[in-house]
Amino acid sequence: MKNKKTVYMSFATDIINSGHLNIIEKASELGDIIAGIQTDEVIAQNNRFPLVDIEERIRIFSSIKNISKVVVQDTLSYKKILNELKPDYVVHGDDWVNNELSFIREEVIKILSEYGGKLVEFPYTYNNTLTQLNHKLKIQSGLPEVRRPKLKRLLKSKDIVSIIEAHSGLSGLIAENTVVRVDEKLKSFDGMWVSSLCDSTMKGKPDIELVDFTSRISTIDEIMDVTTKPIILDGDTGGLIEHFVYNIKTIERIGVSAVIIEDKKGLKKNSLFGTDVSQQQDSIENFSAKISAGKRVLISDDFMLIARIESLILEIGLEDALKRANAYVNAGADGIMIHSRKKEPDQVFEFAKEFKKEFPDIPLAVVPTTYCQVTEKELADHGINIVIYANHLIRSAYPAMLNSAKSILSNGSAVEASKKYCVSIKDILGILPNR
Ligand code: SPV
Ligand code: MG
Repeated sequence: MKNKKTVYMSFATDIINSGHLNIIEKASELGDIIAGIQTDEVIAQNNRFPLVDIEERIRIFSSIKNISKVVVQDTLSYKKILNELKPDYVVHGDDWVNNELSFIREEVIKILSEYGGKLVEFPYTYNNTLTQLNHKLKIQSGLPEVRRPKLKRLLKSKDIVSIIEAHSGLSGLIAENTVVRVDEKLKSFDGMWVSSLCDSTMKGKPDIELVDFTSRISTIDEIMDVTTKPIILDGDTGGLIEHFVYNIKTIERIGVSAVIIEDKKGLKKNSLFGTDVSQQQDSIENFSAKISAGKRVLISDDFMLIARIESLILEIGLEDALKRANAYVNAGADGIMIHSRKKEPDQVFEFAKEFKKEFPDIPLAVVPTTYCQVTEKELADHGINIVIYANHLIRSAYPAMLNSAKSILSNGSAVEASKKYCVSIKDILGILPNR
């Protein structure tokens, strides 16, 4: 006879292990199981990334014996779905009693109590096999073929993709692991920007394409070794076309998701100098030829070549920027980055409005360094798809290091610096991943 009670279980995973199956089996004794499949966007909030897309996950869960129905859960909060389905039970592993999801648990208990539902928690099984499996999955998630497509998938599933710069393994760990709670959501960065400015600054060198490609690759490798999120490389001007067609293949092969090249030529200087220094923009023809040449040698569909337009930086104007955007997209660019060093985002918004009229589906990236007061919501509302916080980890690390150095010198002792500017040795040891 059919059991009339219903049980809701929410899933953020695509690799079903024996721990899940045990819980599903036990839950099926309570009633018919409705599985809520979390969307990519919800899973990304909790700093994870499914290996297969949501359609595939729906198929996988639909085919499990004890699951009678599958629905999509598109918020981290269960509020909407519980009020809609009113299940008799919610079943979850007891791991969320103390982890970052404990506030979601509290909310579930409250909603269930409003209509007489019940939360049932089964012990979360940690054993060697599962720990090893999780470890393997983590490593797999950072492999080139798995990491590379993540950016395109995020662009499909999120209003705006949020990227923070990383210039070392350590800053990569911060980009990878930092999660904060904002209201009913968890927030983490979607990926990393390997900035030419920060990579050069880290080495004590100016941002003039002096740090060579081999060295840039070595920074990426260091970051990749300890992270799994997608990487966007700041490819400077891309260099000579004859070199670019080799370098872009290397970047694609190692699992970078996108390279952004800027339409400057000659001795490139940092864009935030603007017209204070002499910088030359490339011709539309040359730069379009570089884009087309780069696209021709790529072999995967998931790698993106994004063209960066410097017309606003060089004060040549919106019309030129739009003309270039048109040419670069026609030359094969998978996305456009529009850069500005104005204190307000107005000209970037103007560009976005016009650009999106013509190319609604081409991703648009921005770097709000000088107009940093702008919010992600405002950017998304103006059709911008990628926001890059291009230099904030190195800019915040520098004053902390300088203060420590000054304090040790001034006091002839490290005790003040230790207390005021340093994390404990225990904490610094704790952030490093277990191998
Ligand atoms: C970088 O981060 O190196 C960039 C962005 O290219 S900007 O510094 O604003 O030019
Ligand atoms: Mg740069």
